[in-house]
Amino acid sequence: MNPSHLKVVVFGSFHAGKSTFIQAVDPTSRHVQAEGGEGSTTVAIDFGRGEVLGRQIHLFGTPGQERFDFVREFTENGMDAAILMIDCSCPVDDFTLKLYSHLTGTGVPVGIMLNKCDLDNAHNSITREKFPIGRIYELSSLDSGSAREAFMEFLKSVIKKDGS
Ligand SMILES: Nc1nc2c(ncn2[C@@H]2O[C@H](COP(=O)(O)OP(=O)(O)O)[C@@H](O)[C@H]2O)c(=O)[nH]1
Ligand SMILES: [Mg+2]
Repeated sequence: MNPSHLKVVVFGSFHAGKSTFIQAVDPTSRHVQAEGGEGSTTVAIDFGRGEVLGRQIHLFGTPGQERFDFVREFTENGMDAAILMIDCSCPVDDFTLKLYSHLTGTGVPVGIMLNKCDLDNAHNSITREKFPIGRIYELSSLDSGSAREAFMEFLKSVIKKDGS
């Protein structure tokens, strides 16, 4: 694990609430444009910071993840933990299941964030059953308190497991 900071990448389908989550965790987070590594292709990246148990956390999310495998490849390079953001107000889509299968195979801790729990049609219990591996958190990223709490709890589990 990186001694100076932990790299955490937020994955999830378009509209799941990745950017809102990063903004809630770090109100000073930035949305920046970056070269995508494929000629002139440009992708946007959300970048935020946090501190948990004295460790600096770098939090990345990118809209390009939904479309481009190459973006996923460079954002997940060297990551210490992954967050899978899921909109639990609608049925789980195939892309989310594909990400889940991929992420659980990487060996890094995966935090499953059931987002949009504030909505009346949120079906958290049904969604939970689809994700047997990884810690599950319920939150609403519109409520920065619940987003920060889920973030802190997940990162504490990652840091403690690492023993550092
Ligand atoms: N009701 C509700 N809406 C949310 C929540 N989180 C995000 N949204 C909304 O969902 C939409 C997509 O969010 P965004 O962060 O852009 O998703 P991204 O594509 O994954 O980055 C926006 O309109 C957000 O305001 C939530 O917890 N509850
Ligand atoms: Mg976004």
